[in-house]
Amino acid sequence: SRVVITFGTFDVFHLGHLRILQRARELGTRLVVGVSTDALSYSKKGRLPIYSESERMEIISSVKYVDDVFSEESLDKKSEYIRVHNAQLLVMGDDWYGKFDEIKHLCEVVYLARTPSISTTAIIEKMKN
Ligand code: C2G
Repeated sequence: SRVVITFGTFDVFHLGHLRILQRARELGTRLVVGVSTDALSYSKKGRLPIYSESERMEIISSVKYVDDVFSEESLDKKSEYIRVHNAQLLVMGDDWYGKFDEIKHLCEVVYLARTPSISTTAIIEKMKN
């Protein structure tokens, strides 16, 4: 069995999120997802997510490609999360290209192309107009 791990805020869930979870799952036999806490999301995005941590956890755990979810509290705890979940492959969208290469001593790292022209920020902006 091959455990794949990925991380994200996954706020206002959209096809870009779904496509990376689907592709990540296809690279292994099991997919575990670290869903960023509200605090971590705030520090990454400069704003609180629209959906709370528990709502985002519930949505991600309902996605058929996802086998398990946990709270991602810090960007610097990846080694711990990878060890705890016995992950052999870390998958991230290529907006993170090269950012997690220091993890390569622990597990493989693959960056997948982002789904074009969709983002939570754009969705929120569209709703405002
Ligand atoms: N994504 C994608 N295509 C999009 C939008 C997002 O493939 N159009 C991917 C991102 O590349 C990321 C995942 O979906 O791999 C989750 O996106 P975010 O919720 O924005 O995640 P991010 O804030 O980048 O958090 O420890 C890593 C961070 O927690 C990642």
